[in-house]
Amino acid sequence: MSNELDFVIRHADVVTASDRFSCDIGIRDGRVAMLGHDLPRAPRELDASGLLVLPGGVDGHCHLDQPMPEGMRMADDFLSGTRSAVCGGTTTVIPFAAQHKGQSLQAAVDDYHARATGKAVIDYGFHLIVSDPSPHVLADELPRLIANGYTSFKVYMTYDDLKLNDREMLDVLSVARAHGALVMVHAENSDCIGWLTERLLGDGHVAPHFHAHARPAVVEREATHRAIAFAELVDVPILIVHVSGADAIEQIRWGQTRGLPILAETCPQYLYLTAADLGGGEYEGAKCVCSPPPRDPENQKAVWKALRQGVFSIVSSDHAPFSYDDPLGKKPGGNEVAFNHIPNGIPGLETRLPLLFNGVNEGRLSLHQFVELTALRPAKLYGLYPRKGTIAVGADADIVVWDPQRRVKIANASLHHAVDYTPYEGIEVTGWPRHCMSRGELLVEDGRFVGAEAGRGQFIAAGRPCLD
Ligand code: DUC
Ligand code: ZN
Ligand code: ZN
Repeated sequence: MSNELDFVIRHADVVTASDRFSCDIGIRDGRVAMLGHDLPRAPRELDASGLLVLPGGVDGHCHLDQPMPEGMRMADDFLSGTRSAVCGGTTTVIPFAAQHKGQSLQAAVDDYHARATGKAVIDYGFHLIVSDPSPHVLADELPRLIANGYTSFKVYMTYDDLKLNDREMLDVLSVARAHGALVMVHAENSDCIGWLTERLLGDGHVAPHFHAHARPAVVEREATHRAIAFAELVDVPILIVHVSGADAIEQIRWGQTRGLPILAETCPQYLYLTAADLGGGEYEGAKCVCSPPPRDPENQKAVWKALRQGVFSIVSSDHAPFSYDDPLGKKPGGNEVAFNHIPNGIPGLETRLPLLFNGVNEGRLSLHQFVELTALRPAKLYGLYPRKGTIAVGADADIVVWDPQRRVKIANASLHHAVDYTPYEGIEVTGWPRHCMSRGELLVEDGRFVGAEAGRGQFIAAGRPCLD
């Protein structure tokens, strides 16, 4: 193997979760080979003077081409989704291989690999969604899959086709404990949602904004508390996903203060959207229907504060791409339907990092926290570190060169996903990725996607979660 470098990034102001230093970055065979001054010349070079050089983002929670019930389809597959991700500074995604009730987990994983192969332009891992923890799944499939690089799985406390009852949750948690996996929990109380939904519909309240009335904070709070109690009982770490506001945060803080290994994730929608974005009756509010729903400005403040204070380990997009004007999306069958039939989820892969980076510019969190929440911790928790999540000799050259001063008014027309809207239309942010590299290959140059071979992205088998 030659010692020549393939690529050098000159005058880099490198920021990781813990350090900041100036150097040149030498890249060989897709990995960082040298950090130093006056590195030898390489066939390709980039001058990063005046810019910030950060590890590529790791989006630890997104949905791409996930098989859906009849009549629904996600707008992004692995090609459009990963293209959009890299344009927003994300170089690794971790979507979900979802088991349907009655299906083997292995079959779900095989099907999902077929969807990703030949399409992804950046690297990816898989979480599992366990919806049917049969004795065979618990005793055979899950342990085997964990050993083979699927070390995190999501469980749902709501949605009829996905939810686990309390006993099933305990079973899954106990397999995670025995085999060293991490369970991600969607914490909302299913019966409360069902009961409220029935009453709202009975009173003729069908508009999108009633989605938030059917899923108030108490519903999330109760389930969050219950999940924490289960983690205590089984003595295993859990990660509560997409935390929306103060009530759930209070429960998480309570668990953490008791010394329990309770981790938490939030998403840009809880920092930038409120229930007002669900509208006052108009159907366009469907564009912001996600679960849990966005809350109010006080809750937004609570989420920012908890981010700053370290309550959250990660910020993910929860990209769940359903187009608005689409009979397989937000208008099922081409109709404006009652709130409980609107597909849950909003797009956000490409805007996740700029929206959070804007918080750095506004003084809401530090640059190191930004890197920690969006790259280092997701890489560690989901077993991809030290290949991903930092800039260090030996790590993959997944590198984003940020222009910290660039002002951008977010517009769907400029994004690269296949969704026909963004919930963040018109929001102005400061800071945007200028160049983005995956394993040493520049995929975004001067803010433009310069093309990549579909399928160049590699599946990365995950190691065990690292909670340090
Ligand atoms: N939960 C998710 O994690 N994503 C989309 C919808 C949902 O309820
Ligand atoms: Zn969820
Ligand atoms: Zn999700």
